Amino acid sequence: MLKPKFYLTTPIYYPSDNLHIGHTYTTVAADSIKRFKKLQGFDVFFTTGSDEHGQKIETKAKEMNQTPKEYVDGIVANIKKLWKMLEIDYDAFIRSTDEHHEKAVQDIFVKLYEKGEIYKDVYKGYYCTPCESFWTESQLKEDHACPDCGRETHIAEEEAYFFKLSKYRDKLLKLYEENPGFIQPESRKNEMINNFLKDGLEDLSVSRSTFDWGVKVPFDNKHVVYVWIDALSCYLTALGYGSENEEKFKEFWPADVHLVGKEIVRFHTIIWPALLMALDIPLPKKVFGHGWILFEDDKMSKSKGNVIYPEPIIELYGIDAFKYFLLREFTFGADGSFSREKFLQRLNSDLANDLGNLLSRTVSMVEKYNEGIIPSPNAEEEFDKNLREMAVATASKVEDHMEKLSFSTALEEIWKLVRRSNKYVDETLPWVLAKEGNKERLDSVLFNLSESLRIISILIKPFMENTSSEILRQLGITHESLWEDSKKWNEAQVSIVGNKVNKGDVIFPRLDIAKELIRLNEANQKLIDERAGAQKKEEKEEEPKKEDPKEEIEDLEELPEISIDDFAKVELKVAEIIGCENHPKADKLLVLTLKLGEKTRQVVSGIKKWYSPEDLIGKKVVVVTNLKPVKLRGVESRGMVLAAQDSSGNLSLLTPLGHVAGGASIS
Ligand code: ME8
Repeated sequence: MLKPKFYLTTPIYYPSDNLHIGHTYTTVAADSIKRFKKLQGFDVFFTTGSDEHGQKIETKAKEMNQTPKEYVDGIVANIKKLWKMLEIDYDAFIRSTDEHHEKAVQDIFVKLYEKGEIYKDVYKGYYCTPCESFWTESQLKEDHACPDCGRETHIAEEEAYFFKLSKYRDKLLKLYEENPGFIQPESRKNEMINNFLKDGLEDLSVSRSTFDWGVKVPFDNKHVVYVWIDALSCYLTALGYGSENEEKFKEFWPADVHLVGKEIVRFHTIIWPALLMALDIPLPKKVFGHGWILFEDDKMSKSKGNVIYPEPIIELYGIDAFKYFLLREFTFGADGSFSREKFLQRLNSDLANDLGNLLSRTVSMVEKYNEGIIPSPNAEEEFDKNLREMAVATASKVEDHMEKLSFSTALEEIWKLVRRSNKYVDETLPWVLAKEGNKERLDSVLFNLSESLRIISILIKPFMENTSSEILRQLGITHESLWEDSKKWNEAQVSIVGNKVNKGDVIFPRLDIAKELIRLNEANQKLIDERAGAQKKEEKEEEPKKEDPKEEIEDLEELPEISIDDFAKVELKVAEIIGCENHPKADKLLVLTLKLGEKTRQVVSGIKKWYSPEDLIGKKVVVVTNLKPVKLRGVESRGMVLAAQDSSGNLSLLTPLGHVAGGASIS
């Protein structure tokens, strides 16, 4: 039977610099859609690539004393290395410098010119050099700033070719109206209508004569084709459009979805469909404009020194943890704030505690109580029914969320099942059943846990392929699983009864967050230095610059809502400070001895800038007592004292208002 086709794309990234976690986000999302659709039985084609022309690249190459092609070759090699490292399953990597692409762009330009869709004129307007865009006065922000990047524009005049974009205004409005799913999320559609279409559209200048690095207009060599026409056409040429072999184009066009960041929705939902209409090429079905990953609420940029590269995270914690975090933590349509602390917390809670724990305890119990063989279940009881019903219903919920590209809720749905399965262990107490010799019931429990894990392993496959395979391996499953198999429970074709389990290493070891923050910061900094070259390295040698991990621990922003049960996991107590000394090796730290009832404990705290030991002895403070012990510069710390931080970063310790003895609980 012929498989249904699915074509998806990421933006064709600018190789003006190495890619960071933001670019990775779009690509990881696209990769998971590809894997999901493939698992569902679609024939999928996934395009990514690099947008290599334009003034920005030309200037950058000059700075580096290289030709533009030499410069982009280096960056493109790094991009490809990154996608390989992340096991991104793309089908085409289109470079806008590929010969067949350049030729197709020229053909497109000629075709539009011959059809009268492009004409020559003189252009005068406000030009933003970094964005390579002309703007009308009404589109500019205050002080004539560029509406896209906020930087200053200047008046420029040039002879140029124009595309008759204005005549497509009504057609575009009609397109949006008749295809409500064309621009997603909905809010971006309103933005396009209100900001760009409502007051009419102007014709678009589609050639440049102020620089050289681009596709030459074939009948007028002084001009190069506007970089956006060049870049957008990559979605067609990646499928062989305009080449001798257009087979893939015929099979896969129109695109089912273009994934793009919110700042380039305009190019994809106004210029791109108008251009395709002019060329009589069918329109893509959907453009999804996702939000930005910010670093502490700020856009990442090299000049601000807040760029997060993915490579160190992947090297230290693996592909699956990184992909899971990107897709689970951020709501795809909205902006989100990245922090390493959030990443490590999710790794510990969702991956080590929830999923890793479920796998290791299940396989261990099958080994211990049934000689490593998955038993067959007996009569179903209430808890079993509850687990089974939830397990077989999860796949269709995930499908609904994936249809809306809502990765985070899809994963949350799967994790509800993971947590439900862990709860099932607490409800059924297999070790008690073993002690009582209740083999019949124990067999059911072991089977149900293994079966639930089989289903989970299929559900996570689009997002975490390696973890999925490892779970299947540990459950002794050798046949290939299909998506539909996640809707079946104890059916003959997917039976795991009698399988021999293979216990493996812990899939996600629990991490010491404070320690890992230091490792991660160092690894990111090392890469930044390597990429910045020798000059930066010298600076680093003068004064090693590390972020204080504690500062990042306390700088949590936009945390998810938690339930009262989550809050109850944190044990807070009042403690009396009965001893306090300077840390022997660190300038910022104090070592406190705290009295909690009859017991004492040692806590290291970064408050030395604000308190000296004599200020503190005899004071009552609030302490988190069930934090995993850590060593801070060689001194053990068992807990954390709480402090408030003002807008200048000054800390003030929290203390109870009334007389409360050390050791009193806080709730
Ligand atoms: O715009 N958060 O290329 P580009 C989330 N060449 N996503 C981010 C991000 C962040 N902080 N930073 C970048 C171009 N992205 C053009 C595209 S397409 C025909 C031409 C992602 O290298 C996001 O998908 O500037 C954004 O749209 C894209 O990278 C911009 O990549």
